[in-house]
Amino acid sequence: MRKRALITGITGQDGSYLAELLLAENYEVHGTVRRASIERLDRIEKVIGRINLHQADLLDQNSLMNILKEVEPDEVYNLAAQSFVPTSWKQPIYTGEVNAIGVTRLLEAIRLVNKGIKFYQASSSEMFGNTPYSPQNEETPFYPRSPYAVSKIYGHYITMNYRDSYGMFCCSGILFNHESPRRGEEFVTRKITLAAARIKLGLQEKLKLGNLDAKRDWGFAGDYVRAVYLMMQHNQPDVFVIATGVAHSVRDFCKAAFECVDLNWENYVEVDSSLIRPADVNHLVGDSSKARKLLKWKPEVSFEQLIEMMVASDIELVKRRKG
Ligand code: NAP
Ligand code: F7E
Repeated sequence: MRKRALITGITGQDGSYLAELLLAENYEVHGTVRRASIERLDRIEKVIGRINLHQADLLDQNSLMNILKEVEPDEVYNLAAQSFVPTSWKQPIYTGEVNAIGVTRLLEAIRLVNKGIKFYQASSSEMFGNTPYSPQNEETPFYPRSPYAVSKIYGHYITMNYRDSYGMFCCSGILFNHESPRRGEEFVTRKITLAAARIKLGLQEKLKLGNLDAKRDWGFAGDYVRAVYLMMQHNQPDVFVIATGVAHSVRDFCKAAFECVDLNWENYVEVDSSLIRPADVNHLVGDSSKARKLLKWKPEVSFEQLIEMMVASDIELVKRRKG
């Protein structure tokens, strides 16, 4: 029989890649969507006829209970979140409601409907924040620097708590930053690749950024959802760090992206102090040896290939939007 998966956050970057991967693995794929005045299904356009969408929200307990009863999934992937760090200072309570209590709502729904459903929680390298230890692995202490990071720590620990208290298959992936042409346009990588494309095509003059010294371990979202899937197929529910092991600064990213369109980034990028965060995370780099050993996972797309892919896609997008 076909396995059935439910993805919360299927309309997001990772949800769309995971849906494609699970379809390729012959799953019956279900996803949650939130009601909005305009439907935003662009990321899942390619697979829309092959997946099943259901209205639900992590803020609404009954919608989660009903969907679990209706779909009867074997696996639930909880990717839904308020995922933009700066918004978490503007809306800290909302961020906590979705990213922290929302996880408990979903876990409670699973516990009450069917404790046998496997559960994946999308945890984040932001939980490490400004930890003095580098590189970060599954044992590294957390030092969160934003309401987002704090909310994700709650989500991570409640997941482990349901595993240990109720013997449920609950695993948590601590994923470092992962990007793609489907990345939201406000995140720094996409903001840079889109600007490089627009500047090259004469539609934008300058790119305003905040902290250029921040370093991140950037990978490709397509590689990372494969790790997520492998965690759910592992013989026991566990915690895994997923990362490339190489960090670059925002400045490095700018240089490489503008080089893809034969421009010198220094002529276009300006620092805007209003984009500097109340507290930033300066340097993150992950050690994913556990996943490499136990899940036989490794990233396939390099930093340079990722940037080329994103810039090429944004050039096409900008040309289409212009037309
Ligand atoms: P994303 O593109 O921002 O997608 C977030 C998804 O969550 C969207 O489908 C969004 O729906 C949905 N959502 C937001 N609030 C919701 C609510 N109250 N109820 C139900 N759905 C809700 O994020 P992503 O980059 O794919 O990341 C996926 C997950 O991994 C998130 O939990 C994120 O925090 C975590 N994470 C991401 C990274 C990364 O580098 N990308 C790294 C570590 C962890 P709408 O389309 O309606 O807005
Ligand atoms: O920022 C600096 C900024 O917003 C990266 C989310 O997916 O990954 C993501 O969180 C760095 C920060 O990602 C701008 O200060 C400079 O140091 O792309 P970002 P993030 O905050 O690391 C983690 C793992 C998640 O879990 C999150 O959900 O870039 N930066 N100038 C800027 N950042 C933005 N957004 N915009 C700027 O203009």
